[in-house]
Amino acid sequence: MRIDVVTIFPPLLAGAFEHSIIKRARERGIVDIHVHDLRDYTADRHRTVDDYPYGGGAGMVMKPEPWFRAVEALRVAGNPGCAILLTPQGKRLDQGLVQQLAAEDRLILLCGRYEGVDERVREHLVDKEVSVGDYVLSGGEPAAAVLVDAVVRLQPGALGSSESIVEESFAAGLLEYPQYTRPPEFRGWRVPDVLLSGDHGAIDRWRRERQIERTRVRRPDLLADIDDVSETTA
Ligand code: 6GU
Repeated sequence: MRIDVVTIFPPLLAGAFEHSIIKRARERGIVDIHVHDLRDYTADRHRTVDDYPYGGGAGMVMKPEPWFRAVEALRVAGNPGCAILLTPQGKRLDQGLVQQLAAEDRLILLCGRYEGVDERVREHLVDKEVSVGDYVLSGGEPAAAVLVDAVVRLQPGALGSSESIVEESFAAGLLEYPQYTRPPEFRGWRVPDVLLSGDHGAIDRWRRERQIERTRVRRPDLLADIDDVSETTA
């Protein structure tokens, strides 16, 4: 998979893709990630990317021309990829949408600034608009880092088998069970006895119960999406 990210702040994203699982996936050739400066696609001496809003009002609006030049330069004939504008007005990212995007072989991510992007970019350039949640970020850069991380970890070969378990649990609609490591007692707080019992059947049942209980308490909305919870307890 190839991912291009277009931003007016490349340094905000520089370190985001150089560690851990994303770094390893890049080294293995599983994903090819490029960050581009939107100002490189301007045509004026001042490298202008924004302008005053028609109709007046506060704040600036990002001009359409640099976005069109950038995306048209990055799109290759025959394999245009999916161009996504990161904006709080977009479809909220969840694991289902992540799975859908992970199946594309090219993504072009456009990081908008919060104040706004000329409407013609939405209407005539991008394929999708995506948000990472109902809160305000100053720009799409942190959202792009979130999207890339979630998509890269789903690429075949990106994860070791132990790393993939968390996705399986979330994809099944449940939160993770509590985890412990040594020591067995820390400041008087003991690890649950069942985990030290060696009884793997009992451990599996305890973990499944904790997953369901935790999901019920913290995220009842997730349980409502599961057709039959008893199926997951079986
Ligand atoms: Cl994608 N952009 C901005 N500016 N704010 C956000 C967001 C995106 N997703 C949630 N809040």
